[in-house]
Amino acid sequence: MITVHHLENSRSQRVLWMLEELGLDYEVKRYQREPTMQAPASLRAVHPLGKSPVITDGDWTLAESGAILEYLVERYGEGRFAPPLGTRERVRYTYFQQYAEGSLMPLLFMKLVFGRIPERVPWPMRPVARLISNATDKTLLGPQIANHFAFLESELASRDWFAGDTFTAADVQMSFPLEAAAARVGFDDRLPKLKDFVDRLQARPAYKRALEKGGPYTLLK
Ligand SMILES: N[C@@H](CCC(=O)N[C@@H](CS)C(=O)NCC(=O)O)C(=O)O
Repeated sequence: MITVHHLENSRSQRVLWMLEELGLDYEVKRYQREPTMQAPASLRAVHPLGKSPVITDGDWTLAESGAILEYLVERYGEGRFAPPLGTRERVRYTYFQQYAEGSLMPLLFMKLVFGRIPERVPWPMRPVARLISNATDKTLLGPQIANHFAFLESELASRDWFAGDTFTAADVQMSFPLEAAAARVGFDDRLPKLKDFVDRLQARPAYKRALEKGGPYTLLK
């Protein structure tokens, strides 16, 4: 039996969704965030990094959402949710599996952290903290995130999903940064394909079933 160690409002929602797409049985062990938004210490008993998602499958314990999705698809997919090796779709599949956490999430995470600094420092420092936070957003994060959005919009201009015209686990992996981006930055009228991507994935029956299994899913702004 597969167990998903699921932290509320987190990347592990993707793993529940993938398991629902695959039609597998699994159990969910839920964890609440601490007031600091960190995962509780009990997750460290499952994996030394104490992050979510983590799954156990028999004697395997596996962390890192991209690795988990690839493991599940390879072991249980029976040819579904990953393009065949040697195709252009497969190269794009690998690219977006890596890109989601390697390139896009760090920018969105920095935006979250810098945006919260002013409210977390002692009040006499807040005006200075706000200046630093706003300047970082304006000169560094904002333009880079806009560049990534334009790139992703152009990628979806000629095909339905990130790897090709078929839905794959790369779309599951891309869902979290794009849902986070929709919550933290929003997609304006110049990004209709990204908005449509998020709408289409949220309409999938397996996505909805995963929400029922995982509990409330409110991405941090
Ligand atoms: N790149 C890792 C990131 C894991 C990660 O940072 N997970 C967050 C949840 S979205 C977490 O556990 N946060 C709580 C903490 O850092 O204590 C992955 O994709 O699995």
